Amino acid sequence: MLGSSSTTNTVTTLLDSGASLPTGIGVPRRDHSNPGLGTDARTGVKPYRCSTTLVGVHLAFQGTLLGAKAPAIDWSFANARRHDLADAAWVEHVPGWLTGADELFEVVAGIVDWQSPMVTMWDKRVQTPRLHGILSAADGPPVVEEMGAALTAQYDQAFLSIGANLYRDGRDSVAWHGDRIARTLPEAVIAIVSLGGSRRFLLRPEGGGRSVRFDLASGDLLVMGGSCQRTWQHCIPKVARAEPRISLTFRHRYLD
Ligand SMILES: O=C(O)CCC(=O)C(=O)O
Repeated sequence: MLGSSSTTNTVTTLLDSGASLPTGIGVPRRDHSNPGLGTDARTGVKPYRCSTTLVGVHLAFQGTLLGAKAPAIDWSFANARRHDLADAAWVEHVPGWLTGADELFEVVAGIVDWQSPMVTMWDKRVQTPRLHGILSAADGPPVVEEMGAALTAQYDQAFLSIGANLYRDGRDSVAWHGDRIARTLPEAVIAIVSLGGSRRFLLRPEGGGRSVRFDLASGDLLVMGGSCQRTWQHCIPKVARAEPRISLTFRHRYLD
């Protein structure tokens, strides 16, 4: 996990994410060269470096092989902490559900066709302050399909779509909202897996009120359920500094 004492991972935005991005972000170029990185004399571990270049965005990630675990999930959900909210809404936070999350960040950053669609906000046409894409479980690494299977078994929902959000730095965010289709249903389950930099995730009662805060680190799972999309809103607020983060959002089919 980022920031763990046994690894020296850093994720840095090299180009200003404020650079104007075209709506189609294009296919990333990947560079797995390892210029000038020697074996660490203390640990005997050879560091590696990967970088993913998107048009207008360059995310570089540096880790050591100590942290380079094949991504794996905890099928037992042993760290799950349930929080019951008002109005029959609930949230479950599972810290460290996925190990090797930083490695998965690299892979997902490289395979998603990232877009920055235009949306209307306060009567203005603006680009979404984050990148968005769809991850097909069939095209992704096997652990993504495994995540869907584990979530289905645990929460008794078939998760059929996987959205991906890329927050390039602290200026990227998502405003207060309840998920569009889910908020018209009595109940819905939405699962979010965090990869890369840590971000604050806030929930507040629909219409306003005191917020509840979760600090989501790389590999954490957060699941919203019950009436949460109808009676509560959630957001990722802007912050002064943040490392790049990807969230994978697993949603079930709402209407058949
Ligand atoms: O990135 C996150 O954790 C939240 C994503 C979200 O709210 C959404 O995709 O609707």
